[in-house]
Amino acid sequence: MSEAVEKAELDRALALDIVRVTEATAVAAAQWLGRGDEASADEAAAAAMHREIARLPFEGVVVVGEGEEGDCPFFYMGEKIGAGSPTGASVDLAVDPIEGSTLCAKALPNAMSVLVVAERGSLLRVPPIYMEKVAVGPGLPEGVISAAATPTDNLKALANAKGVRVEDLTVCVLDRPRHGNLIEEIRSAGAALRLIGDGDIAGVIHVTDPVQTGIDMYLGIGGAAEGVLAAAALRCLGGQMEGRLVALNKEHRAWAKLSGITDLKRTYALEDMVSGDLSFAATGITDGTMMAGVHHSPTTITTESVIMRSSTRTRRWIKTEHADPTKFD
Ligand code: VTB
Repeated sequence: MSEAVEKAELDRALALDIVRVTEATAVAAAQWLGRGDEASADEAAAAAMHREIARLPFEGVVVVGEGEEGDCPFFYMGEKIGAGSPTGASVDLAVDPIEGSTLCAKALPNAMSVLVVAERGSLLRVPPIYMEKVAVGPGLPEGVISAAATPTDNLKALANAKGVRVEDLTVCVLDRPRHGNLIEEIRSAGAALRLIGDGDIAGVIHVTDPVQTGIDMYLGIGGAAEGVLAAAALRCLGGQMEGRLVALNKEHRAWAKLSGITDLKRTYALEDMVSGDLSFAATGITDGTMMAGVHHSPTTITTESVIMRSSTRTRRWIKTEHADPTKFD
């Protein structure tokens, strides 16, 4: 078998392995559902994800993780995890054991566990700071939105490209005090707003199917890690996104420096954030727009996941019944 064929085969087989990881993570997180204890939920989910990734046949390098070495028990940047492979396959890992810890702690919709496995060197390494994001779905002229443009101009450009009025558009934004001016500007421009409490990966993904979700554009400042993970989803689903890293305080600036980021004004196009082949897996922790959460019956636990591959643009939904919640085989 040629090296390229071998790699493609490995990627295909891995897709299911990756889902097993997010399934186990979601089930671990769900034990803390609605308990108001984000830290314990995070820890249980990260431990489960770490344990399951350690079994996979590659050498994974954490590129988007939870912090620097010594600062977090799992998934420090640069950490190597995986069982290794005879072919020496090495991959980039971007992890978010619980996207929306608060949602999980409060048992609110749209919490999920997310894992991206990508070609080595193809994911932007981001520190745990923020990112200003703008995203729209597929089928629009290239460059219709820009992180450098004002929200009003982005909305006008999108309305123009879609042949509708700005008033017909809905923008998804994280409901945060820092977005006061942004929210005011979007309202003055005439667009509607969907304000979400957490979960901006799902927020960005929503723009890829405006008919179903009712969301035409994602705007605002959320986690930088979530930015790269959302970009990975858009690489599989189509759509456009740009991001700019944002350091809100001294600590963030120190993080940025430590990660070798010298230009905080730089705009990252989607291709700068994710440049190679990747698989994106997510399993619902709580019920959400994309999939159901973890559900318990007296004898089984049911999970719902999505796995997407950028090379083929396939999107699979996998519903799994786990007879033994301690085994994810
Ligand atoms: C967002 C949201 C995440 O962090 O990225 C947000 O999508 C940004 O941070 O689910 P703040 O909460 O500080 O605004 C999360 O809420 C995850 O922590």
